[in-house]
Amino acid sequence: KSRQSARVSLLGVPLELGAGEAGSVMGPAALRTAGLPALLGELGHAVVDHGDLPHPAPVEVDMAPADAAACRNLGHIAAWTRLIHDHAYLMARDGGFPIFLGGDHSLSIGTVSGIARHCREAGRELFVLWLDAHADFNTPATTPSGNMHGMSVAFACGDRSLRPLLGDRPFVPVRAENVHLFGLRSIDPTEREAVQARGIQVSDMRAIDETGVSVPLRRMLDRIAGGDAHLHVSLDVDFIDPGLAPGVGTTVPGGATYREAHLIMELLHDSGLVGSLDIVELNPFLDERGKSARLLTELAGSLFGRTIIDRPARRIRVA
Ligand code: 4U7
Ligand code: MN
Ligand code: MN
Ligand code: MN
Repeated sequence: KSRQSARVSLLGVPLELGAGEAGSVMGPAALRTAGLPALLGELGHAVVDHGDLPHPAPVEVDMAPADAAACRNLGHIAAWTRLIHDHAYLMARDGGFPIFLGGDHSLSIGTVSGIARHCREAGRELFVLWLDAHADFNTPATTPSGNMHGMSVAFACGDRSLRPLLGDRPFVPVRAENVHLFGLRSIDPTEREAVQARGIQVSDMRAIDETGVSVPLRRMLDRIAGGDAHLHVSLDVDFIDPGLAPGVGTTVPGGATYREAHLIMELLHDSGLVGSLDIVELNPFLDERGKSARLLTELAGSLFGRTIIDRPARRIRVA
């Protein structure tokens, strides 16, 4: 049982219109079926499940016509973004630990912007750990697919063309050097240029092969640990090797192993720095007998203090 006990707020985001393939609308239900809320409760946390967000009606988006034409389901994604942003902002302000159960990765356009807005008001520096095979750094001008789940990091870092998604909500960018893409192994040529030009931190699978996950992760955590910081973790199922987590539409071979994924969560727990979490891209329609949903639930358990033997916590985060 964890000695750091948190107030956890769960929010289901049954969204799939940002992805190229249908099925992630069932993600929140599968994570609940796999026992995620109950496990967090067993670990000693006070869990409040806010249920699933209702599907909003699409909105008009004031975007340049060529950009708008490049984005699939733009009006729907904008409506979801605003709804998710409002909830993420209020959940963070409320002081609990928000967990967003996805849903495709376009939902992070709303979660990260809502958390960023709260962090600015609270005078806290926001860092983002993006656990993903992909960079999600496309824009309407560069996207090869039109799928908006490939644009979330570009939005968070301030891409102008995507800004209208948020409507009249205040936009607070995340500093590019505070974003760490971790597990990267598939990047489009234009994304690669932009990621490098913006100074985003990257640990690609090559780097992880050479040093393991702990060296680059501890480096990031040590950098954050000094000040008043909030670390948001965005976990895309395709970060994990498809052999272990087949329930995702965008599998890429050579992902994180079972122990690498758990070690990341254990190190994050020990750091006491994580303040919010997205679990995204789970597609139960593509899963094998709940395997991916179960692994994600286990990983959430490790992030929330499940451990083989007790070890001293380094710091307790006070919300
Ligand atoms: B995910 C892609 F072209 N880059 O933009 C694109 F390879 O949230 C994939 O990480 C994006 O799963 C993957 O469509 C988005 C493609
Ligand atoms: Mn992603
Ligand atoms: Mn991905
Ligand atoms: Mn994906």
